[in-house]
Amino acid sequence: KHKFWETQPVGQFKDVGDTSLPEGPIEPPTPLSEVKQEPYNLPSQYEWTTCDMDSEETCNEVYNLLKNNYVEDDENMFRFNYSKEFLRWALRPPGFYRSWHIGVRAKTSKKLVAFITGVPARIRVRDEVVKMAEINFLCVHKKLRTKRLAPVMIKEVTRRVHLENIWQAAYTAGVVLPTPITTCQYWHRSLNPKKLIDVGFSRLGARMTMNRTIKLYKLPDSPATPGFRKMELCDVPAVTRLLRNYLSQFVVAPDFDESDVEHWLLPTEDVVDSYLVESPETHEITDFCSFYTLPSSILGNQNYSSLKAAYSYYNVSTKTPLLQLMNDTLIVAKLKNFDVFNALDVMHNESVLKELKFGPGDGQLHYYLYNYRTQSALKPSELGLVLL
Ligand code: NHW
Ligand code: EN5
Repeated sequence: KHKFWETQPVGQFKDVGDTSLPEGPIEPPTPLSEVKQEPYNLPSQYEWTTCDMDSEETCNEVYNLLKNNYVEDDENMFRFNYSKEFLRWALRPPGFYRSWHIGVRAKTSKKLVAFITGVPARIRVRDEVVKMAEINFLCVHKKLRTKRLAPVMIKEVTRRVHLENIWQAAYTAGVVLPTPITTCQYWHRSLNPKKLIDVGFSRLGARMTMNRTIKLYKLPDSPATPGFRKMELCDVPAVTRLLRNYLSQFVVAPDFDESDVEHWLLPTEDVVDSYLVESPETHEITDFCSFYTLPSSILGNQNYSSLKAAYSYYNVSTKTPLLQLMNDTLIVAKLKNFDVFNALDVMHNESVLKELKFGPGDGQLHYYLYNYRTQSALKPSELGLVLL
């Protein structure tokens, strides 16, 4: 069934439930001198390229490849449309490697036809902090699909990760592969229900009118929590402490330091938004919430071409109840003109989604580790990791 994945150091379906297998690396690192020094072979019409995301021109090519060929929903109505600024942010965190931004070009036209990326991260699995690559943006042009190009791209990114002496990776996908560490459900909270219904993202409920639906999803004009404000640079140390402490309770979570928090969570216009609660009395930072901006192209609608979606990122509640914190998050997302707010049932999200009028979507997200076995599958609530 999985001719490629059967050959890789990942949990195999036949081993699911086998408790005799230990948790940890599946295979040991090999000496760096034994890592293949030359790139894998591509079909002869294609060549490897390292994509310099600092270059406006290369960034445009990547943006356009993804805009036209990246992930769609199961009915091909929407396609992710990551912005250029978002891609620059996602691909250049602290310690990133330019060699992990891998493209494939047609030799004659030089057209970019495929892409895959890695960025470095420290991910904790129970008590072990493991250096990993987060793999994302795997994309093969629609006209080159099912030619087994994806396995070559995956092997090439693996080789380049190994060259940096890193032997594990984390990734997510909407498809089932051998084998998920957990499977999460997407939930959606309508902010602009009329547009969502007009474009086919959601449907008018049974016995509901448009006016009743609009009223159902109405939100207050401004956040309710005293001391709720945008995160600033000076908050990085306090947010790092708050977040590290919060994430320590999950089985799998990133091990963020201050430079990671500055990169991943300090607000960047139209990319990532972060808010916190500063106690009006003690000036202590007690709560935190964040979301990233990922619009989708609307395929084949007369009236609209883009859906503005916010995706829940990291949230921490210690004083403000999570329900109130997330409600304030919805209010700011609405003020910023998002059409929908999306979230996964990771961390403590599940406990507030229904009350906040989120509904389950038709998509799931499977989480995977490469060359690292977990004793058993996790519950989504045991996962403290959100990938972009
Ligand atoms: S998930 C989003 C992936 N991208 C898309 O869905 C975009 C639209 N689709 C495409 O561009 C986020 C193509 O359909 C792709 C497959 C390129 C997906 N992950 O070339 P073939 C990520 O980016 C396997 C992994 O003929 P294709 C995460 C498939 O099971 N494997 O297919 C990426 C089969 O193998 P099998 C996937 O349709 C994580 C083989 O590819 C996959 O023309 C990558 C078929 O290849 C997916 N999403 O191209 C792994 N989709 O064994 C990183 C299909 O079943 C691992 N396949 O026969 C870690 C590496 C680093 C390690 C470091 C130590
Ligand atoms: C790597 N970082 O299927 C990610 N999205 O539910 C790659 N559905 O938007 C993997 N089909 O349910 C990504 N509306 C895997 C996800 C791929 C994209 C995807 C789903 C997630 C989605 C929408 C639209 C469905 C259109 C038809 C959906 C229902 C919303 C409704 C709102 C009101 C309350 C009930 C739910």
